[in-house]
This record gives sequence, C-alpha cells and structure tokens, in this order.
Amino acid sequence: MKLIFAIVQPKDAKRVRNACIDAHFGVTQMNSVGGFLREGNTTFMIVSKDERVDEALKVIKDHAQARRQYLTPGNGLDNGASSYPVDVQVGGAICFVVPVERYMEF
Ligand code: 2BA
Repeated sequence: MKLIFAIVQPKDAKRVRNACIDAHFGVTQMNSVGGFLREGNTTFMIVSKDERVDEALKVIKDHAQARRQYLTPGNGLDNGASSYPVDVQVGGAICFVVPVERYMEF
C-alpha cells in the first residue's frame, strides 16, 4: 500500500478530486502554501493499493495542468535583484509516493 501526496494548483483541485473519486480512490484534500511563491496550493493525500498507484498518478496527471506564474518585483522573493516580472512554470502536479506501513480504521 502506498500514500501519494499530490500538490496541485487550486484551479485544478476540483477536477483532480472528482476524477479520483470517480476512479474509486479515497482522497483527502488539504489547503497548503508553496514555500517559493508563498501562494495557496492544494495537497491531496491518496492511499492506494500498490497495483493501482500508476493508475492514480495518471488520473492526477490527466487533470492537473502546468501554468506559468509571474513573480512581481518587490514581493520580497528576489531580494530586489530584478525590476522585471519573472515567470516560473508551476505544476501540473508534484507527486511523492511513500510506503504505508499500517492502515487502520477504528
Ligand atoms: P512553490 O514552492 O510556491 O513553487 C512554485 C514554483 O516555483 C515551482 O513549481 C517551481 O517552478 C518554482 N520554484 C520553486 N522553487 C524554486 C527555486 N528555488 N528557484 C526557482 N524556481 C523555483 P513546481 O515545481 O510545480 O512546484 C509547485 C509546488 O509544489 C511548490 O510551490 C511547493 O508547494 C510544492 N513542491 C515542489 N517541490 C517540492 C519539494 N521538493 N518538496 C515539497 N514540496 C514541493
């Protein structure tokens, strides 16, 4: 059994969540904040049987879209080094897969 953490942009959260539910994956959604942009993003926790992990990752991949986001000068992130907006590509999804040692329901 594995635990998938998937970090997606808020715009994609509903699509990812609904697609996971439609595919019969249990999912928990949490609001989170990225350390670099310091903007809100969404983290999903999905526990899956080993043999369904690739399927879960495909569901996430198919419903999360990469976008460009702009860092505006003076927001404290670039130490004043740039007076021009800098753009970075964010997502589709950042995923981590970790083993689940025990799964219990009380
Ligand atoms: P943020 O930390 O806000 O990062 C947003 C985007 O900024 C990143 O997109 C990446 O394109 C860029 N970025 C991040 N750190 C950078 C740096 N030191 N220099 C230049 N550009 C940088 P993604 O890679 O798609 O990451 C989206 C979000 O996923 C991140 O939001 C963070 O919340 C999470 N994340 C990414 N890598 C992670 C990691 N290794 N551990 C934990 N969370 C991670």
